[in-house]
Amino acid sequence: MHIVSLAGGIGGARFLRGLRATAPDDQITVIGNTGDDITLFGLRVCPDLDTVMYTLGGGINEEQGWGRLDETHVVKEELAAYGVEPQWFGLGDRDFATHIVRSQMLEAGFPLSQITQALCTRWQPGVRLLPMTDDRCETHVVISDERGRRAVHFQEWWVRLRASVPAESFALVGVDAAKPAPGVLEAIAEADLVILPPSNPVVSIGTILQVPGIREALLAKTVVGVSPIIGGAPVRGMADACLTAIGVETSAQAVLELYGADLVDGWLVAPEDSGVALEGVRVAARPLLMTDQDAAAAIARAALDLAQELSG
Ligand code: FO1
Repeated sequence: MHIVSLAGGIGGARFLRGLRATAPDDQITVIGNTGDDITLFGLRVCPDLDTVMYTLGGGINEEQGWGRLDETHVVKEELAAYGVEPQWFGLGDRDFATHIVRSQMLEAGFPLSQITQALCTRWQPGVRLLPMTDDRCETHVVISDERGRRAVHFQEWWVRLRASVPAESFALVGVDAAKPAPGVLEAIAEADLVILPPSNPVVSIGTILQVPGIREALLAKTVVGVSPIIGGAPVRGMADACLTAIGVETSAQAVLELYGADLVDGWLVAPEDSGVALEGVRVAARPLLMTDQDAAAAIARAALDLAQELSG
């Protein structure tokens, strides 16, 4: 079977590890969020693509959920010794190699999709990892603080500010001119089913859905989503800060309505949210805490079962 899954960062990567475990013989194509991408010290960093690649390739720092295992930070310390900014983004020595390879391939004219494929040759994630687009489009956040109203890069809001300053709005800079990366629309067209993992519904899943053509292509498919909200609270990350910023309540019901019944055919919620309902959507309830890899596999299996019930 051919499964397509959209994915953001840490939660999405852990879910995908479970999906791969529960569907080892199926072909999985991951469409990764690139709205979090940032250029630092002249290097292009793709946090969500790297988190999926490292998590499924066995190189992830498991506790952090991002960055490499057995990491050191000598280069970061040396950059700080030169007073080079930013110092709030923790790039490790091993991780730098990924960004150097990616940046020199970008410089040589390779598209991000081919670069990602090349990096995955080393990591063998066991899924096909595609960026949502090869075009540059970054999530910026409008905030107001002592320096007035301004837009900051998502990573500055997420990492330096820890989302402590309310986001007034999000802007996906460049999205209007962005095209789905090669293979993205083909993978969706060929998919037997599509999964929306419990990634951030605004700045991860929502970002991918904004790339012109992707949401439209998904409307024709059986799509099952896994709620990123359990009992009114996000499982991890700061989905609540993002949902509030766009005027959406932090609930499994509100996220389902945000995605829309035209897009989502099945919605997996936690038992405490079993009251969730939306015309045209089949809702199923089961524990959704990805406490370990077995739990993630069980949740992924429940999502696949729901999708297969729906596709008949
Ligand atoms: N998250 C942090 O909270 N602090 C960091 O210093 C940090 C560095 C970092 C470096 C590389 C990378 O791939 C991810 C990194 N992240 C860090 C996580 C990142 O901000 C988020 O994972 C995504 O952008 C949102 O899912």
